[in-house]
Amino acid sequence: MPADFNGTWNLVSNDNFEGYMVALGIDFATRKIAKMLKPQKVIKQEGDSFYIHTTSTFRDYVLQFKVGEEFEEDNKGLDNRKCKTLITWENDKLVCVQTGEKKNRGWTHWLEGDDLHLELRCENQVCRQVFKRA
Ligand code: VLP
Repeated sequence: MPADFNGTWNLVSNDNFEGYMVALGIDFATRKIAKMLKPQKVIKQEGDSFYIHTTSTFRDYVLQFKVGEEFEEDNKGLDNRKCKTLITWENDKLVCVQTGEKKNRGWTHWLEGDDLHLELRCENQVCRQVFKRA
């Protein structure tokens, strides 16, 4: 049985989001707004099918995927760069590799106690986010 990420999750900490956004080439004005946000994630998981909706007062992003099936991701409203995206299980961690213009781009989700963790990577930057159940 894989880990169960289902639920509604609120951001409680966001370490080095600024560095991650700079690595993605997000402009100053957008970064200023984005770093004030407390996004919420709504995750719907059925086996290996995932729907992850990241919502905020500024922008929304929806990602739907099946673990192990590569797809084209458009990152619309984020940096708008297209990537070939593949998400796999590494034990109970959900590991995403986003192959494209930016080196070393991807993320990892895992559960720790009652918390949802997300590590976002781009080039040499790592952002660490923690979410608690709403
Ligand atoms: C862009 C970078 C902030 C900042 C500008 C807009 C959407 C794993 C995965 C599923 C992510 C989140 C990426 C956040 C990158 C912001 C708008 C913030 C709200 O999540 O859960 O897509 O990749």
